[in-house]
Amino acid sequence: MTLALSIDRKRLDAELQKLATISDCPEPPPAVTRIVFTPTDLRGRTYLESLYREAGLEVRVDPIGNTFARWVGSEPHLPAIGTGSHTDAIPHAGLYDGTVGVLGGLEAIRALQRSGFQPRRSIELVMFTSEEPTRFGIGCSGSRAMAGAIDSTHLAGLLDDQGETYDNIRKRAGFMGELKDIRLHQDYYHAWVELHIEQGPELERENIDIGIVKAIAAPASLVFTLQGEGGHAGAVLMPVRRDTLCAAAEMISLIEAIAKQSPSPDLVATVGTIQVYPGAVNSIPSRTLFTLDIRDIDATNRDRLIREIFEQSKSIADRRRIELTIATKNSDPPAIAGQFVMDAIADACLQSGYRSKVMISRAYHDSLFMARLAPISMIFIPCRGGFSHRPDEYSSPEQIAKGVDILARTLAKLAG
Ligand code: HGY
Ligand code: MN
Ligand code: MN
Repeated sequence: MTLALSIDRKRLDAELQKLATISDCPEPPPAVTRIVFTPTDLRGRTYLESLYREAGLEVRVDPIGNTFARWVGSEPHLPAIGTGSHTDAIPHAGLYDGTVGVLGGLEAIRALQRSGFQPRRSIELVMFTSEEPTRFGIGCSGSRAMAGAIDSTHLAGLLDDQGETYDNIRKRAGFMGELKDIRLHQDYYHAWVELHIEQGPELERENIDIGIVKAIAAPASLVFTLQGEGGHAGAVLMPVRRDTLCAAAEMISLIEAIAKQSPSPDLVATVGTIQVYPGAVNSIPSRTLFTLDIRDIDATNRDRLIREIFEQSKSIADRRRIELTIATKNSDPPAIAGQFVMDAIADACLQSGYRSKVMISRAYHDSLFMARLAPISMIFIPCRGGFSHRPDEYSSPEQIAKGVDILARTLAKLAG
């Protein structure tokens, strides 16, 4: 079945640009900041829901704001086909990360509607409540809860950087209901596919239109807390110091060295945040906290390196008479794609004549958890220089339109 599809790239680009103006970033678009459950996040959701309704989709919102916009199929009792992504954005992000999967997913549905296609299985567009770890230190809280990958009590008790709980914040944002009702049953979806910018350089470098994702890396994040002794920067001599920032610096260099020596080339380790107390020019840091984000497609290798980092950090702490605690925020397995979903994407690329390649995703996505509910894959499009999580993140309207075209054809094939 070769569908005659037309993707309205002008309208889609205008919607992406409009969403980008709903931002807390001090800089204007293309820089974007949109943190979960903030008033700005809620304004973004209102805008998106108006678009879902305009397309005639049935909209429901779950107790933490995961939003489902359903195009009911001719056999509505069948497990649906799911697509979607996130619209929360880390501070000073770009405007394409996640939004291409939500607004592009909507345009794919509209293009299928315009073509006269009628799905047998319902097609459901999902906007996950929070994919980024910015506010609560853990990514994909929405899809984790949908997949039963986080215990409701643990979710409710997650704290933001002001020490307020997830549960209080979501209720204050107007999301009510029992957290236990978020979980989707195992045959809710027949298949799941997410459209996303690659957030890496491969597709652009190899001049390829579409990436077909076969696996998503296994992410883990940990918090290192070092407790030493503070004091006057002038009065305390070097031999007696228990300086936590110097200890942290040694541990961070160690982490980099261990990651660089990893036998698996896919292992990446990042210390992205550090807090120093009391944080005064002339005061010895008595307490230092830093976060470690460490990932690999091979979770066994990742976990082995984490154990090595633990051991060597502990001996640094002992030598420096520092108390060290390491808390694991999350440690997730990788996701492996479903072959029939990948085949549907590959068929769509053949239909449209677009060059494609099978690849892994080094970034994690909500699809990592949707893989626990149904067979998944992802459709990647190139992004300039592979940049992401930066205001100069960019995919052209043409590249986005190709991704939307492939998504639409894939959805049609899976829902047909
Ligand atoms: O960090 C990630 O991989 C995702 O972009 N949140
Ligand atoms: Mn991101
Ligand atoms: Mn993303």
